[in-house]
Amino acid sequence: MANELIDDLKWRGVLYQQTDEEGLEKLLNDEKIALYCGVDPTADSMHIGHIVPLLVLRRFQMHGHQPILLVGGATGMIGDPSGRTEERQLQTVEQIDRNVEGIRNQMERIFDFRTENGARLVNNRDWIGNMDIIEFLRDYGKLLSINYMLAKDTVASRLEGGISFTEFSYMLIQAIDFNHLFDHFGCRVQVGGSDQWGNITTGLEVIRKTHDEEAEAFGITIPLITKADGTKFGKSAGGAVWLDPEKTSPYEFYQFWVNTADADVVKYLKVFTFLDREEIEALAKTVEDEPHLRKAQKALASEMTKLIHGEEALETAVRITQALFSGDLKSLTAAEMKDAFKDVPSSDFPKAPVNIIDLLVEAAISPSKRQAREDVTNGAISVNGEKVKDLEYTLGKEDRLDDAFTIIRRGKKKYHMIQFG
Ligand code: 383
Repeated sequence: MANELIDDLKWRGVLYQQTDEEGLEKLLNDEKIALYCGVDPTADSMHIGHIVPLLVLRRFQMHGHQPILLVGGATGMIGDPSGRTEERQLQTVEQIDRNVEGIRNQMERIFDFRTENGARLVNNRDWIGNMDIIEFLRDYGKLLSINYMLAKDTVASRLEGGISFTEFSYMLIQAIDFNHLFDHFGCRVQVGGSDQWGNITTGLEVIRKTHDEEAEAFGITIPLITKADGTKFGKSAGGAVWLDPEKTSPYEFYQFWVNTADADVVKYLKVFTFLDREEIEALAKTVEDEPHLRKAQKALASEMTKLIHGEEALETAVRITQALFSGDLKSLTAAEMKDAFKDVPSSDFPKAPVNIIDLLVEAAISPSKRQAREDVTNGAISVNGEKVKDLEYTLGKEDRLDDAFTIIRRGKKKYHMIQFG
């Protein structure tokens, strides 16, 4: 038995574990199904670690299946112990509500909701939120033995250090979700990262126990995304790479992908983009033949930025990148400059106005007064993208962009941001 979609997922390297490979291939050959993945509202935005299973759901949708996107308004109140070594801090209900909204909005941008097999958004608080404790213990608690639950990795690994009853119960709540979606929306498959294996299989156990033999559901997990150099995937200088443009600007987002190592870029094209096999193979060839052009990285960065932030944001990100490369800052707006220079060294200058030479030395842009003079005379220094060759030039408040900062460039690439008091 084989199935085109499953073959594509395998080729992309996004299948890790499957509960029943043969059975799922048969199901997908016979029927269009509904399938789901859940995200807990632990923050008001998702980060790029969240999108791999969501993209897998989209690949299913492109083959005619229906994605169900679950936001864990209820599970977020409890805290998933999976993959963690310590108890989570409970969040307030207000915080969780805000986070649910943020995540919902982001999911709405990634999926198509209008077609016949349009995505469906659900919140598990709708069916768990008002469940009373007697119902929970009688209808569901009886289905699993403590022994079964203790054997799950996520619990077993915490027995020595301790785990609260709250987090211990988490798997049962996620299992109730799968069972609920199975009954109400015909959901047959749950997708998650490899950390979700225990929760997913617990759901299958609950479905088995509450239905007859014909009821068949499946679980698949996705491998952890790794980097060839062994460092953790998904981190930039400023921490996680968020989908929220307020947290990670589209320019930073673009930069994150454009900086992918040659050793990783083909793998990421497969995992993260909707480019087809032929296109990815052609890009793989460019990595071999002309790596300095970084065509594969640029394709990856533009696909990702377009997907998450849209065409216009991509154009801006590319424009900022080009302006920095050519040194022509005049084409940028003040806001774009601020974005572009977020990570460059910066210094505060309370005592403006200040002579250019003094500033270059005090801000450690040029190593000495002599060198600073030489830099200015040689035309190596520019202020906000304009060359300054006058040794007597005085910088002050009028040099501030957006009334806030001044960009000094030394040589081709060394940028520095000055904030005058
Ligand atoms: C809640 C209720 C369900 C089904 C799933 C959930 C959420 C799940 C969880 N997932 C992680 C999260 O939300 O905690 N218990 O941060 C992450 N996922 C996905 C993927 C991943 C997992 O959202 O591996 C990375 O992104 O599964 O850690 O009925």
